[in-house]
Amino acid sequence: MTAARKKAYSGIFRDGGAGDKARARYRKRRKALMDQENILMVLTGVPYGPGAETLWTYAHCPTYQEPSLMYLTGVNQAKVLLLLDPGSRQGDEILFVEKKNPAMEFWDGLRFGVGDPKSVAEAKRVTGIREVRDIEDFETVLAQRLKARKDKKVGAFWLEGRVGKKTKKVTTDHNWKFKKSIEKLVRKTCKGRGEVVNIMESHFDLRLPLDHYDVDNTRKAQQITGEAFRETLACFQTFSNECQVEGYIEGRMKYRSPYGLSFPSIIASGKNATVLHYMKNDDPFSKKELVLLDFGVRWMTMHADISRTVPASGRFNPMQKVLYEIVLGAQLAVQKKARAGVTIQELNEVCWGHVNRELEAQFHARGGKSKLDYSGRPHGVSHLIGEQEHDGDPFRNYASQPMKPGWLISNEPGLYGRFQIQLNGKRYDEELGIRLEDNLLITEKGCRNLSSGIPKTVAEIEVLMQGGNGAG
Ligand SMILES: [Mn+2]
Repeated sequence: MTAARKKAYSGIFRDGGAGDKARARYRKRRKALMDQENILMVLTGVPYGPGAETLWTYAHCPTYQEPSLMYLTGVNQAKVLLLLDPGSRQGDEILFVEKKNPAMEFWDGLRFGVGDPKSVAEAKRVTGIREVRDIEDFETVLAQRLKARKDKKVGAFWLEGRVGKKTKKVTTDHNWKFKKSIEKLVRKTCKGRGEVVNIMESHFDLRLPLDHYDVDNTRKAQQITGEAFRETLACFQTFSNECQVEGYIEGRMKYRSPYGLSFPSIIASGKNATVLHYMKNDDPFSKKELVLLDFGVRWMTMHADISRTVPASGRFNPMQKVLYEIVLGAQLAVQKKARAGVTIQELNEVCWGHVNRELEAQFHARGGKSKLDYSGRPHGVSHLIGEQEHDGDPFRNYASQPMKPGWLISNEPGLYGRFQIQLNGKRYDEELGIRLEDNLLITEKGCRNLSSGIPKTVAEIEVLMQGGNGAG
């Protein structure tokens, strides 16, 4: 690809690091889905770009495509539909996009569009999809394709899961709205026969085990996130407000990646860290407090999702150190247990069992008192990571499935509440939150900690905060 062409299309197409092999990679993914489902399928991209409906939420979004469509095509623009028709003589894949609109492109930049043979040729070339059509023709084409098939089934993707044993829940996002519109169309076309079925399970079966490009991209995201963290530690002593930490670390991450942050950072000092998804990030802090950072950057469409907790002064006080090492110990226990075949539920037992046991042995047994903000456990120790920072079904039904090689999961134990103890003749009393989070790639025999290069032990953190290089 020439530099000029690459520049022109880099925003609206993500090659996933595969370069000219990207179209073969995307085709392989679509083919695998067609082989698995063997029915007519339709998938939708995001209905509008970031900020189009709620302008004030337009932040950190260089990649904004619906992840299922991104995974299957790499196309990163709004109003895109994909039709898959396995085995059809008329061709098994069609990409639908809007008409080319130069007036709009003058404001918002290049888009793939029909009516411009060059743009259509480029869309076909990068995605490997042989037919690109006007999105206005979608309903007509779907009706034709449906009539040609005996089973009268249309597969669509929407997020669905169970909460408890019986209650079925869905996410009512653009996928759900699209599914509703397809149902209407199917009813009309098939005169009451016909049915729309969810392809979510097979889609996630195929999408969640990362391939080697995804793993490389994840490693790159981890590396950048680690470098930004080291730089932040080196000048942490100059910070006295959460927003300074946020501005600095996000700046260092974005300096190195054009793909945006994995999510808006959580920078929570002292008591604020007992709010799990704290995002206010504007309180001053004293040297005595711990500061919890939950942060990460994207590379291509892959994520780093990292948490670290550091002492504002550069040194943990004795109580902070005891509590910190309980959390660190739990994280290591989870890492030791994680491998293909084990479930995330089992990891939860290992994690929170460790935290509760060690809190007794290391803290309460030495006269410490704790008031936790929850009973049993504050949150799950792991979620899936992939095309989304929280990937897989949002109801986390995957937590009871045996993990597969290639799954990427978070490993994030935490401890939140009020803690009081007397150590070496000194009294400590703090409300605080400690969370440590790494990202583990599951393998047949164990796991690889892709975040192992990001400083974490008490000694590493203290050395780096006092101007050392953390190597010793
Ligand atoms: Mn996480």
